[in-house]
Amino acid sequence: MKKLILISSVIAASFLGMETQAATLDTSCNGVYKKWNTNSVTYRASSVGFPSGNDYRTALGHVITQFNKNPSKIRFSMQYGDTSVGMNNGQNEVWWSSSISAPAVAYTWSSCTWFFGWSNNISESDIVFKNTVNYTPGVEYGIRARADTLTPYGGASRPFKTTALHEFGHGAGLGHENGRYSIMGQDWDHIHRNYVYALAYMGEDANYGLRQLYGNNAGNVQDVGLVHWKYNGASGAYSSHIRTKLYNTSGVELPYSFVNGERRYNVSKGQQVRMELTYENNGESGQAPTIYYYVSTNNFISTADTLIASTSFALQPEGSVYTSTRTVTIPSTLNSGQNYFLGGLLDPNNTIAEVEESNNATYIPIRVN
Ligand SMILES: [Ca+2]
Ligand SMILES: [Ca+2]
Ligand SMILES: [Ca+2]
Ligand SMILES: [Ca+2]
Ligand SMILES: [Zn+2]
Repeated sequence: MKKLILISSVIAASFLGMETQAATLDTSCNGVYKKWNTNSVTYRASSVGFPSGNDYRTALGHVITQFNKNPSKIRFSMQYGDTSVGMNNGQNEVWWSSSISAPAVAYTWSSCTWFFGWSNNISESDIVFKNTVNYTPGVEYGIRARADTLTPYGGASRPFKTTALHEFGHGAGLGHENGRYSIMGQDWDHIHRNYVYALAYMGEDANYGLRQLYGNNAGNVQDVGLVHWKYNGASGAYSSHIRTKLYNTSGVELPYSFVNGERRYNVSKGQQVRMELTYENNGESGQAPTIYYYVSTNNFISTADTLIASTSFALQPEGSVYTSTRTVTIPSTLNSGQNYFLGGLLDPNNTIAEVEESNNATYIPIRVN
């Protein structure tokens, strides 16, 4: 005798213009996360906006490469040459438009359904960039951009790659973040720099969110990173960011002048100063990297510079994003009236194999009184 099993099911299609959402993870479907029900998602780039040989097409490829360094299981791929793009057409697409209000918008379609448990699976993601924004693709040094063209470093152009990583974060199911330093806050000043090289990256907070949604990659995806940016409070749904600072031993910010859009601090020979930096664990496991601190004659921090301090501490990849100060002494051998750079370098002996080895060092400009 057959039994009739009655399955109660609720389907509520949701459509969200994600720029207005303020949450790291969307739990609006009875507490379950909005996410893809797959770890492999393909996007299609418009043939009009991303033609062969175009720098933005190159940049889009770099963005996918950077996204795919995340320590969760989700991976994106990009196909090019889509001649017909549109919203809610069953295809995940990327294109340019003049008719959006934000610099970029991620549209996500998902369904909150019950089948012996709730799920909120994404069925389509479209990402649209506003073509009147003064973007730069940032492909001067391959995957890294020339830093001084970018707004966070006194340049005129908004970095396309940070914006795109933010939107692809939405495409994976991440909402906005306003409580810590995050690409899902203000994207354009969530960026790594050493020397002239600026690198757009997902960062610890977004990567932690992706691990919550899709689980650890389990492929030993590790990365520690050091940046001279930090959280600077909430700006609506977005975190705002500011450069890390240099303080005296009482915690008072040292006097500075703006040079090339950066604070260059006035220091004295032999002075003890507190150097503030942000230490991220963008990977899937806890790490305890060695950290070397240097003084350098240029803003390229490397093991060739003058070592002035070292330490080590544990960094957990749990989205807390660790900004802290370290006391160092300005060497008395420096020349008065000359510009130098203090800096830090994570994992100087390369004992941690990382998916990103080029984000381990950064600097703070100084001038010796
Ligand atoms: Ca299409
Ligand atoms: Ca579409
Ligand atoms: Ca390493
Ligand atoms: Ca690294
Ligand atoms: Zn957004």
